[in-house]
Amino acid sequence: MKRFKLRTGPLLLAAGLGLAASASWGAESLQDVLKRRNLSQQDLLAAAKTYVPTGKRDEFMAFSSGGQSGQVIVYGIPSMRIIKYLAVFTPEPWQGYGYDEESKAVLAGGRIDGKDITWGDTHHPAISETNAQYDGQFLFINDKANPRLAVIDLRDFETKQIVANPIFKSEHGGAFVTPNTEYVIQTAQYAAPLEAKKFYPLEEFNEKYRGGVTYWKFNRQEGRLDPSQSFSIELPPYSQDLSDFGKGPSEGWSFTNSFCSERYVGGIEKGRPPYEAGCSAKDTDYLHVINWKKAVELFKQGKTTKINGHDVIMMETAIKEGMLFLIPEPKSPHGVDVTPDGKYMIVAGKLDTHVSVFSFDKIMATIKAGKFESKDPYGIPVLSMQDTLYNQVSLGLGPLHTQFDSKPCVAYTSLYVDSQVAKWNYCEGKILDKISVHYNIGHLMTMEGDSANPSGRYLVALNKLAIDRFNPVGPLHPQNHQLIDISNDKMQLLYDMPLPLGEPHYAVAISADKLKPGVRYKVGTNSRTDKPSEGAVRAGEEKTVRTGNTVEVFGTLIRSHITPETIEAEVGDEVIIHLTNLERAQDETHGFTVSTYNVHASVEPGKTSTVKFKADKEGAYPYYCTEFCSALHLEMQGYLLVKPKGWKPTKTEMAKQSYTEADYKKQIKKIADTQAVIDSVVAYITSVNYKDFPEVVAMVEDAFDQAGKIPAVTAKHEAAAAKKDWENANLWAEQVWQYQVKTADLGLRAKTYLEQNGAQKVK
Ligand code: CUK
Ligand code: CUA
Repeated sequence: MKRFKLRTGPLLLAAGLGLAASASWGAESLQDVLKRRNLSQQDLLAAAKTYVPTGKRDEFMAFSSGGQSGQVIVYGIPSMRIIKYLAVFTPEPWQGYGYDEESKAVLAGGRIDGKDITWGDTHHPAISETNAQYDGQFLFINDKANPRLAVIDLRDFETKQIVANPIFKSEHGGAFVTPNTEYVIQTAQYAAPLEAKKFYPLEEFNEKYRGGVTYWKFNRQEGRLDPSQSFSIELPPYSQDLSDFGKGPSEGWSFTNSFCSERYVGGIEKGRPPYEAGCSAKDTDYLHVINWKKAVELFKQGKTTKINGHDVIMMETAIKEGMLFLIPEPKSPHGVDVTPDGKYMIVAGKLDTHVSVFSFDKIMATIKAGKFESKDPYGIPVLSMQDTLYNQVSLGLGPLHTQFDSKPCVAYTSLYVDSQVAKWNYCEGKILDKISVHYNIGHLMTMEGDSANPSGRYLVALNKLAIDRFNPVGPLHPQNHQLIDISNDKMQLLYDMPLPLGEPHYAVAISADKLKPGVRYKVGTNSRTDKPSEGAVRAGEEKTVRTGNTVEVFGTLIRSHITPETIEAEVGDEVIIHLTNLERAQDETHGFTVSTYNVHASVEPGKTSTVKFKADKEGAYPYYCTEFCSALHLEMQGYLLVKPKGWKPTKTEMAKQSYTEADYKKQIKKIADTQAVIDSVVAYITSVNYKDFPEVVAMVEDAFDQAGKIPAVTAKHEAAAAKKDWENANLWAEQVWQYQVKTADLGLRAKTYLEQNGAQKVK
């Protein structure tokens, strides 16, 4: 059969299906399939641009907020394949998040007023940057509902830290990072009194309610935010919204827009006009322009007031020190996005068709000249729009967010009301192209679009409504992320991806080769602290320690057994189980749970996880491995025996099976046959250049690990056989065979890999 060669490029496709007709995959030709599935050439082109064949990888990795799920969604671009959900603010059982002690400690960092909060409204992920380029080390994401911020380490894609904002009641303008990730910004959304648990009536809104901005210090070495070096600036109750940091010429400044600078307080139930009317009555709101480097100096000089134990630069100080300014911006704006060169701040109007491009040079010149058009009611100097605006472009209805192309001056803005993406040139102020999306787009994202060097190529439209795009699943629809090719003058819609996990707001995408996640932990690691776990033990060191009413188990996991296989406790005891996964093999995760005690751990190679509970009911509770890790996975089991207090055994021997010498001989034969298979596989592997394949080298190492356990167990069955103890002889012989099976399994996997990847014979 002649194989169809897929020569890409529009030329071939434009030439029609003549060539395709002669080429076929198996029984059907390409043309047959197009006809049968009613696909156009345009569809075929889109498919070819997104299809990632099995075994191949995506060029970009996207990190999307998971909206109300409190998680992060990781997917590949251009395939749009979902690769992982990262547990952040919400318990997530697969990863043991919220069900093991290590992750509970992370979630506890997000407690507010001493209470657990088990969900989050995630909006804006941000990748850490070095010199305004994505560096692929860390990811930050905010929780709007309960003002918090989380740190995810991209070495293992695990959440390491959650911090709660000490002075806000809600938060929206985060997470965004400085060009070298010294700080992560968070701005308040709905104003409230800054003091914790302090009541003031809404009649005192203008005097007692406040917004603000928090700059969280990030310690890159530790990979953690440092609350002691973090501070805030008090701001008027203007509903601060999105934010961005300056870069290049504007480095050292941050920009935050706002809505409801009318400071309107609703009360529709009392006959007052509603918020939506009162909050959009004026023609303009305020863009906040803040010199954050100066703010850092003031913080270091101690020019702060402690509120809830947190350092706050009061508005009065910020004004006096000349580091806080306002610029009127068109009515109820949404995104504020700094251009890759750091020269312009683009503000979308939301209730205005315009997008306003402010010039950083002009802003600085106006500040320098002390040319203020007025002061706001709190005394903050206001720069005029006229003095600071570079240009204004009418793009369409409901402009929200802006992202950037690799080509200079080219930007993409989402049009919520029009359900379109506008491609435009912000230097020249002209529209270049528009494309319809489905439907009501919120954020959009280009590849590395927040960095100083966007990669262009693809754009994802994060649509709020899916309506008719997918097979119906009831009144609650999935979200629709649409992939758009932006490498040509005209945008081309390529793919619709339903996202069925909350309403993502923003997403960021990084070139996949910048991510270098590990495949295993150093044995005995607490993955949430990145430090050695106190519960870790090595093979052969497993033990159970009773102290008072606490039973503490130091156990291990390896295919296909849990050590120990019984845990004994008295009713009322506190049971603590530490488990170390001794595997070195890639993807050999074991899970662990104990029936009805609501605990679960995902123990990846090298990790130590701890579960803890009160054994408050008598009985026998099976525990087992929850990941199908090996052929004998189901046998990876044990019992927690919770005995009544003072219980004494009456029966002292385990029931016996009757094994015979004949059974043992059969076992010996089985072992010999399996060994022959192993030997033939080993002969093949060593006959080719397997050392040129790192994946195979790892499998071979793992196979040797398994095979290495055989001699000691062989000695056991032989010793039992010598004593004619046929039960032990048979069972230990069976165990030898188990190790053989695992060895053979790995060997066969390695052999298949070598055959499929063109291994060469060596002399
Ligand atoms: S927000 Cu949701 S569409 Cu929180 Cu960035 Cu604009
Ligand atoms: Cu370990 Cu299943």
